[in-house]
Amino acid sequence: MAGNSSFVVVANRLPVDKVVGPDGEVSFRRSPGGLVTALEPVLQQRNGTWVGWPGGVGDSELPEESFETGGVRLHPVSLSAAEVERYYEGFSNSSLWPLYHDAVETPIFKRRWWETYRLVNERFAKAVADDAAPGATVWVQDYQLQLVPALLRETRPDLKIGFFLHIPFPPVELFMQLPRRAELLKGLLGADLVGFQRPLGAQNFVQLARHLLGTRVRRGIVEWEGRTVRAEAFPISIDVEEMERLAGAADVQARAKAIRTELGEPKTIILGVDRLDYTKGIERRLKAFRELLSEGRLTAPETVMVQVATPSRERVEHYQTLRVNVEREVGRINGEYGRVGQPAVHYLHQSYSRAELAALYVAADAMMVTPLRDGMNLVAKEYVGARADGGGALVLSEFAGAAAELRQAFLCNPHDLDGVKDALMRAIHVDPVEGRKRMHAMHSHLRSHDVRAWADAFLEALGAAS
Ligand code: GDG
Repeated sequence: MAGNSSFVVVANRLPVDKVVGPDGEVSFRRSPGGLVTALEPVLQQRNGTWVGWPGGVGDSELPEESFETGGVRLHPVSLSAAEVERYYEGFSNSSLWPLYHDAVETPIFKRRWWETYRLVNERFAKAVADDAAPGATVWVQDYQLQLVPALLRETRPDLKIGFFLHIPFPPVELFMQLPRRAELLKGLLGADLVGFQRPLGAQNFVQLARHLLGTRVRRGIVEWEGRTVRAEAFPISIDVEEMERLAGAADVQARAKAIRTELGEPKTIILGVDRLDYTKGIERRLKAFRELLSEGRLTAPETVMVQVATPSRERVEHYQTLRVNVEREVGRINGEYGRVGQPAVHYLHQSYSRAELAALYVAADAMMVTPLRDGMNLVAKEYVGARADGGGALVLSEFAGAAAELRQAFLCNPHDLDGVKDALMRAIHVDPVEGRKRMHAMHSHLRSHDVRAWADAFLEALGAAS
């Protein structure tokens, strides 16, 4: 059965937050986010629908059918508690996430997770097939839904199917560890265009197709079941204008000053903002700061570090262990270098509004983005976007996709602790003229490479794919 949307986006999550009214009534409000902002004009022009899980478990609170909010039609797909555990926390976040990030934590494989992953992917594919008009364009997002392209093609060969992977695609020898590797790869090969953050991801994918399935590859295009599948890089970005506007607003500027006052007017504020995830290199960053304090190259309270670590995937064991380790390191630093009322590290295991994040970006003299592996890293781009004033300095891991574009950052290898420390010291002591030159160069790159340009480039390539 076909629907009437000529453009369908399908992602693990719907771009909504659940709101519970004073009478206990549940409703959904559109949540802000780069992806939905970028796709909104296309969704509106083309009678589009967004298919995804609204979060939560069980379906008692969910609208039964598609509904519209903020000008976007949403189609909720519900998950049971067991499905959240096996499809989301299990296969997606305990098997695929660590494997695709260079196995920085050991991936866990459980057979029952795979079955549920497949079933949930089938449910998403069915929802898309119900919404999509004949010949519609479908854009599938990310590692949770890698079987959707092939499942959709089986029932709806009329559709134009694109897939974008937000995280790295691993080298062949790592991918080969995956127990259901061929089925997963065949899932992706159902797409006409598979997009990656970096050219290396596309290369890994093409090599894998050749190695695992013996596909023919001509000029980077995979030939599969009488069709062609293109693999290409489309580095994602942010809504730069929105970040500039937010950071420049009078209340955010005032809040940035208030943050510095609340921190005790330090000379230098070092900032980290991450989901609390082991790929983000938070522990090593803290250790670098501790060593700099112990060597006297930095002193507290003249220098303070603020680490926002947004709660994430809290029921997954890897994340519970990480939290214990990060909190131990924070405690150690504050125990040794803090004073009454003046901690050296302000650790915030909380979620903040966009405006508060922008105020932190404006207040920070040095921003540390030091993932061990990261598809892109939007925080690095947001920091640059927030600093149209040319102030601040960015320390950035070479292993973040963003490092390929933000070349004027203080780049470092997060595994080389001395290198991280040196990069931070150079960032803190950069000559103001040079510092501004670096920030301006990165800012102007982002202005011409924003999230709309990303979506347009992908959809144009998908339109041209045969
Ligand atoms: C995946 C890939 C790729 C963080 N804390 C709060 C908050 N955030 C926002 C940030 C930023 C986003 O979350 C995080 O994006 P990242 O790109 O840094 O990282 P992942 O979540 O791992 O994203 C990544 C991305 O997909 C897109 O393709 O870049 O490589 O891993 O926007 O600002 N937002 C709010 N409160 C918080 O406390 N409101």
